[in-house]
Amino acid sequence: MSIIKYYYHRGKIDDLIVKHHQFSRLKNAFITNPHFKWRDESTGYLSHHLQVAFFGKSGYGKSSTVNSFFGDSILKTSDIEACTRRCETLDFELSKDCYLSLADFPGIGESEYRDKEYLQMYASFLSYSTAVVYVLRADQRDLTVDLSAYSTIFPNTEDKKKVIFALNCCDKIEPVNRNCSVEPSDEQIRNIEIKVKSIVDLFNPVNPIVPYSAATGWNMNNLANEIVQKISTSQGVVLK
Ligand SMILES: Nc1nc2c(ncn2[C@@H]2O[C@H](COP(=O)(O)OP(=O)(O)OP(=O)(O)O)[C@@H](O)[C@H]2O)c(=O)[nH]1
Ligand SMILES: [Mg+2]
Repeated sequence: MSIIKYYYHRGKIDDLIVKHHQFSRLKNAFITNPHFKWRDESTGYLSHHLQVAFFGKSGYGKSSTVNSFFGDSILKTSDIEACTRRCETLDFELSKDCYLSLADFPGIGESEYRDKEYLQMYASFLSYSTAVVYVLRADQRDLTVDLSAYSTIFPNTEDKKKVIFALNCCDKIEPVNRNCSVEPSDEQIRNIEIKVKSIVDLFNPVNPIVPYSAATGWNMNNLANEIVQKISTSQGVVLK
């Protein structure tokens, strides 16, 4: 089966390092894993991708997170309606024909019909991904869809090892700070810790959960660090 992703941007890894120095560890990376090979349908160009997939519910900020890493609103986002409809990537060259690929996906939870299609899409991209950032929201409580999706998409431990739970919208956790400060208040930090613990109890994740805010940029460096850490332990990836 051929799977298709749409290139939105192709640049250099330095474009990401400017904001998040953690990505510099990937510079000059060399990829030997055959699963990470991609062919451009229109040009025939063959390249290797360290793909980081962004999964999760619609409206939880997957596209906003990729935009925040990039430092510009390149991917479409929406306050109101489900937005992303296909796999769209931003690729950053690491070495000759090797790229870090931030792959944004459509969100689940919109309708049963769409979920079926999107969960299949997630599953088919999984083996081509070095890491999966599964986005949750700090200001939401209903995790039913996420629990069901987690067990469907990642049936075994090897798959679960790829997943980094990323708790977005920490700026919106109560008591909301009206001063528009980037740093959460002490009370918010306490509530974020409680929220993180509840997610650990429910999902029993392999990797640490990263709370952050794509809107303010708070703790995005930590998310970058976890992504790079995950990639560095991936089979068939040599960091120099
Ligand atoms: N306050 C706040 N709002 C955020 C944050 N991240 C995203 N948003 C908002 O949440 C809404 C949805 O964000 P998107 O990035 O479009 O969400 P998505 O997960 O890509 O949604 P789909 O493409 O439908 O799957 C937008 O209005 C964003 O501005 C955040 O950290 N804090
Ligand atoms: Mg989106």
